[in-house]
Amino acid sequence: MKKRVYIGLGSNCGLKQENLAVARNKITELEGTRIVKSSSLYLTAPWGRTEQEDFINQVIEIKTALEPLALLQGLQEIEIKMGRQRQEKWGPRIIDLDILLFGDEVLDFPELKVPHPLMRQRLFVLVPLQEVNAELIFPDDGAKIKEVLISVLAREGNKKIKRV
Ligand code: A4P
Ligand code: MG
Repeated sequence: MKKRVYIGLGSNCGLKQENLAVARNKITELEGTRIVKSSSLYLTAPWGRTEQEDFINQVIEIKTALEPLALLQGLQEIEIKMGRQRQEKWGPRIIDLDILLFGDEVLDFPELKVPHPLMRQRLFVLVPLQEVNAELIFPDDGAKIKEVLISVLAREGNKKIKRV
C-alpha cells in the first residue's frame, strides 16, 4: 500500500527556485512515487548557522510505494546528482531533501529518524507543512500542527519567512 509522506525541500545556493523544481521532477521519477500536493515557496532566514544566504523552502506531499530507507536512498541520490557535496553541518547547500513524516510511522534507524527530529522547531518546515495539511497530527505524540506552529511563532515570530 502506498504511504503518504511529507518531504521538506531547501536550497540556498545558485538558482534556488530552479533547484527545487529540478528536485521535484526527479522525485516524480522515483519508482512508485507521485507528488500529491505542493506548498508555496517561502524565502526564509537561515536557521542554525545564520551567516549564510537566505533559503527557499517548500514542503510536498507524496504518495510512494517505496520503503522508508529506499526513499531516503532515492532522495540522497538526487542530492548527489544535483551536485550537493557533504559540507559543514547546517551549511549552504544546492539542495536538501528531508523526510519529515512517513505515513503514521515512528522510525529510529541510525540514518533515518521520523518524524524529523528538528521539524517542530522550524518555521521553514511548519509553515509550508501547515499549508499542505492544516489538520495534520504528529504520529508520535498526537500534537496538532496548528498548536505546534502557534508555540513556535510565539518564540520565533520575528524570524523572516515570506511567501514568494
Ligand atoms: N537523517 C536522519 N533522519 C533523516 C530524515 N528524516 N530525513 C540523516 C533525511 N535525512 C535524515 O543529513 C545528515 C543525515 O541525516 C543524513 O545522512 C541522513 O542519513 P544531511 O542533510 O546530509 O546533513 P545536514 O543537512 O548538514 O544536517 P542536518 O541536521 O540534516 O541539517 P538539516 O536538518 O537538513 O538542516 N535554514 C533555513 N531557513 N532553511 C533550511 O532549509 N536547512 C538547514 C539544514 C539549516 N538551516 C536552514 C535550512
Ligand atoms: Mg538534511
